[in-house]
Amino acid sequence: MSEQPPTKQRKVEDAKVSKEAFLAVFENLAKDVLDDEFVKRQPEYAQKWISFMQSYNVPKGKLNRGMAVLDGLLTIKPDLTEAEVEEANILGWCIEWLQAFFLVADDLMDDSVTRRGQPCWYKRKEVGTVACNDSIFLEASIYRILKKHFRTKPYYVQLLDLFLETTFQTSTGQLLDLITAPPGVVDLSKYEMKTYNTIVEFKTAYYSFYLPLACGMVLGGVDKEEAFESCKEICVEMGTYFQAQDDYLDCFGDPEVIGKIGTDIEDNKCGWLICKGLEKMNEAQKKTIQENYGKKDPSCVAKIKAVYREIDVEKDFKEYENESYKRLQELIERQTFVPAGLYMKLLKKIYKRQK
Ligand code: DMA
Ligand code: MG
Ligand code: MG
Ligand code: MG
Repeated sequence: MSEQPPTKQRKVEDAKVSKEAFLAVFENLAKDVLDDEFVKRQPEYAQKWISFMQSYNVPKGKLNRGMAVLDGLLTIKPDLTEAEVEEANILGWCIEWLQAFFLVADDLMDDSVTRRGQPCWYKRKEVGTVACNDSIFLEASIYRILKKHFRTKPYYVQLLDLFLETTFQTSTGQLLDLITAPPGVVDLSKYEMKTYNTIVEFKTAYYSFYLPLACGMVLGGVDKEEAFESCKEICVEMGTYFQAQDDYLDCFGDPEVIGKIGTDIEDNKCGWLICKGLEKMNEAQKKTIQENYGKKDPSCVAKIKAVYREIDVEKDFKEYENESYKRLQELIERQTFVPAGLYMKLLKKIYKRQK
């Protein structure tokens, strides 16, 4: 029989690799929300709505962001108590709640059809625009959970500020994403990498990368301002790469695998493919884009994709992917504030992802 590691160590190791352990924490937090004193005073049908709505929208993603808090914390502090593991996972779930709140609204605004292999929440016939309030409810739930579990901690205010600032940043990114692509107005001069980089820094990087790693750093006792600044710089780079992948998969990914049907072309989005593609299109190809981009008609969408294939923008994406990885590796190796593993674990998870 092989030798067993000491109990405490072993438990943490298990927690680290286990999506099941992480999901078990969701069940407790979902119950916390339902046990909230104000929720308890609602009629039973409202409580049922909340229960179904949060299990429909919060736990069904890849959980990369949520699980990154514990994963990250372990690189800073490998020897954790069970209470510390629990705290990391609770913060991880708060990030999944935050993501759910953004996605419920994002799907409504992007006119999307499916998400995580199921109909978008707003698409359900009993839901519709109630989804606006459900999104607000999901956001507000974050602060009930944080209050219940962290109100006595010395870093409570720091956590609140982190979640609030991240939400503010993300909402500016979403704003720019939406108003750069007004329905029915195709202005090719708007699709520039510079604008694109601002959109994705704000709409994706802070909440998807900086927030989970910063949560891990707070729990790990990192207190140098420069460490957080350096983390932000690396996360903006990683988040930009991640959103470029999202844009690539929106067009070329398999909806069965990514769990969602792409809408970027129909929505007139200032995405990676259009920005990169326009840099190398000839006048005839630009004309095709001008006439067919931002339209719901599947034959128009097919014409856009045909141009993307003609110019082989996929090849540019693959090159960008390799360059990004190299640049990130360099940035990560250059910093000395935290172990490189904090970033590398996450980078390895997303590099060349298919979903
Ligand atoms: C998503 O951008 C950003 C947020 C803040 C949800 P997106 O619309 O490209 O995401 P998706 O492709 O998942 O709808
Ligand atoms: Mg969307
Ligand atoms: Mg969107
Ligand atoms: Mg997308």
